[in-house]
Amino acid sequence: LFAAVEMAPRDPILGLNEQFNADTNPGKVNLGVGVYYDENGKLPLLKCVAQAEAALQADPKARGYLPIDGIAAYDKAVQGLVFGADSAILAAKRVATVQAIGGTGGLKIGADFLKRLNPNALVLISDPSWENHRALFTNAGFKVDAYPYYDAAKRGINFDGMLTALNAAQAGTIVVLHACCHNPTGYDLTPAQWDQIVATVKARGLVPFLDMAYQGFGEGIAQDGAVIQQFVASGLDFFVSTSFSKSFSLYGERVGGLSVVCATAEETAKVLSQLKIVIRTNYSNPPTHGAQVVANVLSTPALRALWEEELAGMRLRIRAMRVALVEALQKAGVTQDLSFVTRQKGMFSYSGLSAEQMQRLRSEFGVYGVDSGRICVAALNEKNLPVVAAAMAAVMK
Ligand code: PLP
Ligand code: TYF
Repeated sequence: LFAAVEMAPRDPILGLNEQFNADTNPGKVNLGVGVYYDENGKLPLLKCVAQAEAALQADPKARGYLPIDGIAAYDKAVQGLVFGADSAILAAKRVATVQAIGGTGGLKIGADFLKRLNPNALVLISDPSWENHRALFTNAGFKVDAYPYYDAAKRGINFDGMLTALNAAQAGTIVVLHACCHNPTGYDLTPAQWDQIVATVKARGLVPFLDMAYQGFGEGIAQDGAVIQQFVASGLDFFVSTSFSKSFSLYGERVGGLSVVCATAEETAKVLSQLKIVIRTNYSNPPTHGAQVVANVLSTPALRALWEEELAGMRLRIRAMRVALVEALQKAGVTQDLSFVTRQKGMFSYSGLSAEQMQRLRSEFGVYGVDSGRICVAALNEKNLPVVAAAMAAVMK
């Protein structure tokens, strides 16, 4: 039966973890996978999460099946975060939101629904994008292409190229956009540039799919979600996937969501019924624990305030590490302009290093980043920074 099965390639990022774990270099540093580590290099358990879990444990409940679209209070909390609690389109019941198995699950539910709706649509992702975007939409049955995004020479965004590609796209083309903290480059569009993208998407009849996996890691919860308001104001129908993996440090619980903005309450009810079919035929209904924790944190004022404080702490620590990395590289003799590092937003920095330089970082210094040149700034700390800066400076000379 399996004789003809070929070995699948490893995920380029998760595969790096295996290589890192097997490395015997005691000074090794993992800047590969997009995970936030605290100043001691530890994966944090947020206090708000621990408190919510303690409250749940103090009054343990049996675990029945959840509704297909998940915990109602959770879906409501997701909507509040993404669209703003006093959003007019929420009041008008124009948003269908379902609990999903991480941000990946939200993308997959949306992709499967879109495949039923518009099977011949082309999907456009950014060049480059999160590796899984291409694979996920391809496996959902779509042809996937890319629109220009990163401009290496400019150390920024090829905005004209992006706009030209979207203007040339056929009506119905699905456009996957990073709402904030672009993975892997760290370069985000300005609000004025977003205005132009929204206008183009609208004029060309494209289908926007916003992936928001890092809300709160750029400038703040509302600021990072501002692009959602711009799409709402346009009157367009659109998709938003949400992930709490990073913002709650709940990677393993798989907590996310999908929201679909529709034209009317009637359409929303129909769309929701179709999303539920996608979920039912894949895994019946979602798991309880992570979403219950997030729902309780977001809807309990004291826990919510604590979460916002802890999220701000992560955001500010990453920013401080960006500044410290630039200083350390300059001290180590790097003379090129490094201002791009502090212009980038979120967990990642496209360092501009070549695949060859990234491989040298691994083999000679035990510093693991992705061959694209992406490093996870959220994994830097006071202790590993000198090691990383010395290694980077050495391969940059
Ligand atoms: N989208 C982007 C851009 C990501 O970087 C990630 C990271 O993991 C995801 C989606 C998936 O999130 P999750 O781990 O919640 O599935
Ligand atoms: O880009 C990253 O590092 C994170 C984590 O298949 C990740 O988004 C990477 C690859 C993958 C799933 C998650």
